[in-house]
Amino acid sequence: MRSLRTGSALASLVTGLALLGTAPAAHAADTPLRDLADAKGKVIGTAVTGSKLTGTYGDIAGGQFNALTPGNAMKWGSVEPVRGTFDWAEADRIVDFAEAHGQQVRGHTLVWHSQNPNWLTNGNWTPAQLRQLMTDHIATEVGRYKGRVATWDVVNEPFNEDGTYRQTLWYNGLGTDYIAQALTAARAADPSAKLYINDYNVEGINAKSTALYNLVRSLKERGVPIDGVGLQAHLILGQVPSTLQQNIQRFADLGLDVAITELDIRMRTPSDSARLAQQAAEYRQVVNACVAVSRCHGVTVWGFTDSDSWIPETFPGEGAATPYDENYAPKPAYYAIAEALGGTTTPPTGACTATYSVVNQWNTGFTGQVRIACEGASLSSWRVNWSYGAGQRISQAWNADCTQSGTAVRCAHASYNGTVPDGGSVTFGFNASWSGSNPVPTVTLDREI
Ligand code: 9MR
Repeated sequence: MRSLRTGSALASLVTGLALLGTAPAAHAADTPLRDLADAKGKVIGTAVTGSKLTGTYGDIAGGQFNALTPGNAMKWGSVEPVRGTFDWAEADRIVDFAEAHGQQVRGHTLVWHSQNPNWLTNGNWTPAQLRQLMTDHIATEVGRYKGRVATWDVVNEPFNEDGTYRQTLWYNGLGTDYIAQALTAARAADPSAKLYINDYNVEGINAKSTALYNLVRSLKERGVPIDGVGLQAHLILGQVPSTLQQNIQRFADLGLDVAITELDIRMRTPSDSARLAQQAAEYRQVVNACVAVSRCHGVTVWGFTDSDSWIPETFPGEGAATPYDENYAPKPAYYAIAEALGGTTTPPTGACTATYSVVNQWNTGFTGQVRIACEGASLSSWRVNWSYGAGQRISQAWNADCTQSGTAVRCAHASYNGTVPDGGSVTFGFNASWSGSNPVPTVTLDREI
């Protein structure tokens, strides 16, 4: 017993440093995005990283979204790094998680020029071999998840910006017909899955989206199985195409479904309240455009938190592109999505949030802190409440006046830190005891703006 305790305390010591719990001020009870989307018959999805699907990340991924897309786990380089040696662990984990949470899965992606295994990229294949490799890959992967993956991005990013075909392993080896061959193989492997072609910079009407339009029109005319078009929507603040809805509509008018598959809206970092407010307006605009067209299946964001976004690494100096900040606090964009999906509890301007974290933990005690931060709003006084579910007891607090009665903790501002300006933050700390486990509580923030 004793040694078990010690073991779990040590494990908590390691993980405790990363524990975070966040609540937006006075919005803890808002309707989850997935319920709003369900009511509209739309998908609100997110790309996810399988290994992160626990704790707060898992709670948000499972609680707010009705669809998941593996960000990387289903790409060829992930599932077959060595020829004939498969690794489905992360993909399986995401599909299992989605099923446990009543979510659809968007499979991403089968035939692409990027993130392929070296053995494939560096091989010297005849066209017949290449075609066989491609169709076998599709049969294996789509077959494995038959009936469990609702939609596949069968072909990803086939076009250049000017609307010519991208010179890829597939195009160079098989010509334009690789696209029809891939779609046909996917249909054979799972006749009930929806099959898409997916690309970026095709959100507005332009040379690239028109090339995509002409392609899918001709595929349909030829009877090639194609169900939809994915508009990735990796957008830049201030550059949402004005023709977005019109473009969605022209694909819909071909008898195809359309999905916004990888939405993010990046800005120069650090963000500020004006840019976050503009971003919210642009998220709203994108979701509105999809809601307005009945054949628009839904919107998937490419990562729901700024802590799990591809942007900062790929575009140094840019980021803040997703609806939740790095501490999992919903940003104005989150509320804009909720509102575009019919929600009514969006704050008119930004928000203040309280973020609880365990900063240090030892076998009997821990030091915690709560950070109150405002973006697009401010506070003149504050109080943070939470309930300790596992017997934790506060012994001492600083920079706030904390009282604990039973499980209920209330911490009010000190005489000198009741004001939190727009763009500013205040932090208070405390020592407390724990035993057995030390879960992060849900905190609520009461405010007067
Ligand atoms: O989010 C993915 C990132 O983790 C990878 O490093 C990157 C490699 O290209 O791919 C990212 O996802 C891409 C997606 O699969 C296709 N459209 C563009 C996305 C961003 O690069």
